[in-house]
Amino acid sequence: MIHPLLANPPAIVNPAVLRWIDQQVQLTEPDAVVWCDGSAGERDRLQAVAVADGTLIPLNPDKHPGCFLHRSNPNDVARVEQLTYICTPTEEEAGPTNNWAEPRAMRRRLDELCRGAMRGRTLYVVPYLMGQPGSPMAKVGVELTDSVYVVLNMRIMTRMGDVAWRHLGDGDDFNRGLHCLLDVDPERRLICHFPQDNAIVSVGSGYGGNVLLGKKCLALRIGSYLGRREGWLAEHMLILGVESPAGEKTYIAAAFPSACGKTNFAMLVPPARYQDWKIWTLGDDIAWMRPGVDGVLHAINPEAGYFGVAPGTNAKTNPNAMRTIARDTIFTNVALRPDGTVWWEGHDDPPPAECLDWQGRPWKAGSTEKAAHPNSRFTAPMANNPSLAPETALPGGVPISAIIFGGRRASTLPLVCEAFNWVHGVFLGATMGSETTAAAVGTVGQVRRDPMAMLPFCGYNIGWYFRHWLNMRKRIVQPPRIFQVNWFRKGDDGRFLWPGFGENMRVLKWIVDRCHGRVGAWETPLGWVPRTQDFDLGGMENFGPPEFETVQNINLEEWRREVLSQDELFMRIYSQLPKEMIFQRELLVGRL
Ligand code: OXD
Ligand code: MN
Repeated sequence: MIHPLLANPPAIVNPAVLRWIDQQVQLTEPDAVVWCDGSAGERDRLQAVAVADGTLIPLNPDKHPGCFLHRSNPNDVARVEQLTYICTPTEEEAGPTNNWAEPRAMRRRLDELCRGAMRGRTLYVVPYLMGQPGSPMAKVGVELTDSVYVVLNMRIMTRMGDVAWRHLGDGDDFNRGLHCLLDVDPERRLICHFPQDNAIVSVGSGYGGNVLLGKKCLALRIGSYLGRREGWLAEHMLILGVESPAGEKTYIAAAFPSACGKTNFAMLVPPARYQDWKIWTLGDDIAWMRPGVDGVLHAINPEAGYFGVAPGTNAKTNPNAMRTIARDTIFTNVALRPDGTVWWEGHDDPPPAECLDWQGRPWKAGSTEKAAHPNSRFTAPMANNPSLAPETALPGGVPISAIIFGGRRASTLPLVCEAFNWVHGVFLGATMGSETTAAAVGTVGQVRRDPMAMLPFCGYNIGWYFRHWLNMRKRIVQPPRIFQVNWFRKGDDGRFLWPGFGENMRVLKWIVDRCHGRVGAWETPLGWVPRTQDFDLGGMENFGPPEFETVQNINLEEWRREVLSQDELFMRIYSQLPKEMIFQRELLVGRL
């Protein structure tokens, strides 16, 4: 018999969904069930609930209309890769870069944790769509959660509500997501993916990347698994459009690890010299890419909002983000000033004399501790972004001319280089290294291999993932060119060699011109790189040809170490590594 709390479901909910929800309600035993419809009235009601129970603190309505602050449990401020599992029948399917668990055993463990977990609580049914309504690439998810914070974030990050039920129709092809806060104890925290069942169970955390199940869990981990099965790519990539003064638009997808400036790059404002150029944002974190009937790779952004890193965001580094978060935004773990406004390290305003830090403790300017957590975040609707590309709404996505792989590397990697061809480009992506950041729990600043910026997000064997990338070439008639960039190279004095931010427009210009066959390059062991005359340095302060040569320099000693360090990952996945990767490595060694 169906649970009494589900006696009156909305008419639009189909029986397959209802059966699954019934099982979860029987398991978790909530006191109430709320069917979310995504309406503005519902948002207002839920915000009031969240304010009443202390989940949200309303901000100054004049300075931050429609905005709130959330403080998470201090033990729960980032993704937990060590507690994230891929549960597949064989360990080989998950591969050596994922934590693996046998699905039935993990189900039993999760059932134990979830049994009665929502007693005294409300279960929210959150139907959501990843992708544009009507898009052949869109996917439906249903997240059941006992966190009102999750519901309000999902409302911003996805297309939530009846639009998802309509897309699903009578079918049962939807992602089954269950999230229980439990007591937010790291000992009882698990983020588990069941790709074969298109299911996710997340318990014991309230942090975005662990619990907004449409994002990392569905759009990347389960998405990458589905992409391999269905012939497309789910990638940790921003999507932007470059519009030239002549009105030519070139679309680019770019992979960077977490907290390496994807949001800033996606919202780039060109410097004065490029005032007739325009950068349009399509997405800042995730791209789903599929060859269109025209044989070109097309990309959509499956999300509807930005879950961006707050520290370092200001009117200089990202004016569009500052405008985007001016209203209707949920801030998590930033500092609160006495006038009800928010602050973080790297804000436009100087440090406040006094405020409350991210844990709500009194904080004074000059304190050695940070006022905002380094991984503090804003959740903001993409509709607020002044540079939002109108094409974001296109169900078929945009044609991609270039793919960029970027890491955070203090040395070794030049500012920009272009792959010789698709296979070499896949090798550049596969050997990407980057310094770790605060977006995940663990040591910050260590170089680790992060293939295609997907190390924490590839939902299956990474060797098979490289094979899938190589195979995709056969399905694309006009493949995008592939580039590698590094904004973060430092000089001997420890200072960044390249100014970055808006000046990255110059790198984009070279990339766009390469895509259209308009500019030259020079062949190096690493790939094609711009000669000084190919790269626009005009109007730059303190940055001329010598500085350009330094930031592009290929140091053979550093590269000897780099090639050895690349080997560590290849050795780990050797049995499943496509031969092409080994050949590419040999070719690189030969060229060096
Ligand atoms: C993110 C991340 O939140 O990559 O986008 O951690
Ligand atoms: Mn990300």
